Amino acid sequence: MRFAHLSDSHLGTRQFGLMDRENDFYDVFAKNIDKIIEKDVDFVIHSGDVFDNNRPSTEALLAFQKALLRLNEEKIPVYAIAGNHDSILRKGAMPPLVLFKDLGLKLISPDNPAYREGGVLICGIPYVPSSQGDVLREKYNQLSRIADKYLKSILVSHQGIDKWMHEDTHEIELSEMPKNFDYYAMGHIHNYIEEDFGDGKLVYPGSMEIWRTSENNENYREHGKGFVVVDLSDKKTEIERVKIDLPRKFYNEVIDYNKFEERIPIIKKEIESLENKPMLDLSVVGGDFESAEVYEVIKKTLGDSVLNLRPSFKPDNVLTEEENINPDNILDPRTLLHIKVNDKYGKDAGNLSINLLDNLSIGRVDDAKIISDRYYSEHYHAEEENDSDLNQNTIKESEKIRESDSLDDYLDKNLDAADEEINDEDYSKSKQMSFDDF
Ligand SMILES: [Mn+2]
Repeated sequence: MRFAHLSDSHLGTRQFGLMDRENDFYDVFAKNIDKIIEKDVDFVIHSGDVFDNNRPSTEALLAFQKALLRLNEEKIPVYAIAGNHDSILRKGAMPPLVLFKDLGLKLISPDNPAYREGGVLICGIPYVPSSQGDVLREKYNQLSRIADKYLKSILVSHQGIDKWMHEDTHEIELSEMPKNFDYYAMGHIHNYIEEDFGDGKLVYPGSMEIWRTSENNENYREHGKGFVVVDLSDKKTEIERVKIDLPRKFYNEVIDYNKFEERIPIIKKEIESLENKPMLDLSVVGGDFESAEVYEVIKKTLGDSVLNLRPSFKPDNVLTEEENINPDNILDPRTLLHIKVNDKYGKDAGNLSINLLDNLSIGRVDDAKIISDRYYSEHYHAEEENDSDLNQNTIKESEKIRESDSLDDYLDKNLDAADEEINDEDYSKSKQMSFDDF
């Protein structure tokens, strides 16, 4: 019994607003499906975040439909759960995956948590936010008791486990995971993770494309992007990592300004030798230079050879302190922003604006979130305290319900009322997350 396990395809992602990048995600997904068919597996499991959004575009829906039809033709069943990106946390709301049930998709949901495939139990639960950790644990226990009755069992789940997440951003601890499954088909973390757990294997196949530039990391260089083929035939679960080449390269170059003139032609030559235009993050550091002038040179030399250029500059003479700002430099947009925001909203807001600009201009969205959240909590502390009162109440509510009800009952009774708090919770959690983590 062999199956393919994939996750986090994020169909519909339009990175940096680029249509080409949206198409990259569709192309990579199709290539994964081709390779899965080639591998001649018995079935496929997708562990969530099929779509980037819980209201996917027609293009994204079609990309998934196409894959399903191809797998149908080959008589390969497909199992899937909703992840945090493609579920809707509202009572009665259905994830977009429901649309594909008539095309044979075996959707693992609170209503249909378990399936049997050739004697193997395939069960799971769609994404549960950390505010409902108790519900998650109880559901895991229920599924674990069912698994006891099977010779081979697979748990499908889209959650962050503490071992691979930053501090408070996980929904479950590794020690709380049920131990009796032969395979843990995980989704959510975008790095590749393979771990011996209990008597089985726990795998996060990772995202299928570089969803955030921070995923162009050590883990990617070592394990690539792709899926795994799992063999349950023997006593020991066997894993084969299958890498699928991505359509374009991501570069993260840092150039010393003193070597700028010799480095630029070398980079130009390298990127022009590539089949597809790459994504280029280019930082110029050190030395005494005008950012605007250097930017013009970079744009003129490399602009046409890359799909996306994100330059950043740190000359030695960079202006950071308010007192260093020279009105002669007023044409520098960074300085201009600082002065204007300072004048209108005060020094703290001025520094915040520069901090956000510096991070956002090089795509550090996660860092920008941390900075703005920190600013918010420093300046609006009273409101934060009110929020945590609200969260306290929510926790009490959920503890009360846990005693008697199943997840389904809980969702039915509470999601309507809890919707806003859940969103708040999710939002406040995001401040400590790194995109490396999911
Ligand atoms: Mn994801």
